[in-house]
Amino acid sequence: MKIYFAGSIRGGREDAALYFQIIEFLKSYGEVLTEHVGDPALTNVGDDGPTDKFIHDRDLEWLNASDVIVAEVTTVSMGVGYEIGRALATGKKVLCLFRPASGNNLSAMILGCDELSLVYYSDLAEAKKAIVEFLN
Ligand code: 6IA
Repeated sequence: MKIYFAGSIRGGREDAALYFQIIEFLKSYGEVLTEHVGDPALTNVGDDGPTDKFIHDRDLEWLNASDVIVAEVTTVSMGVGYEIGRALATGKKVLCLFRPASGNNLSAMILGCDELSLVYYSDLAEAKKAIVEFLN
């Protein structure tokens, strides 16, 4: 199984350590195409990597090649929202994980969407449980 994990990069890296842990867990279920999202060295400001067009086109290829999408949506990210929309448009299964304790507001475009699975969680153990239920 190919898994696309989506998490904030330029939206803010506050949850990068959590992304890393979720990705490590996902790796026991399949190939995670977007391991870099959990890379602690990836900041929200660097511009010494590939061009934005390269990133966009490569990520969309991975998105299209993936079987399922797991998105951590607590930190608001334009890119993650875009990826969720593109994935749903091609009929992919999408799990969104959100931590209400963050105090962040979740967009109506996620809250009001019937086509995705949205799970509220508070810690890694609950995130893992949601992932297992989603993948089964
Ligand atoms: O709008 P955001 O940057 O928060 O969007 C994050 C989402 O878009 C992630 O789920 C990624 O799949 C994708 N994405 C955005 N930027 C990148 C990136 N490099 N590399 C890979 N995927 C990305 C950004 C370069 C960095 C030096 C800022």
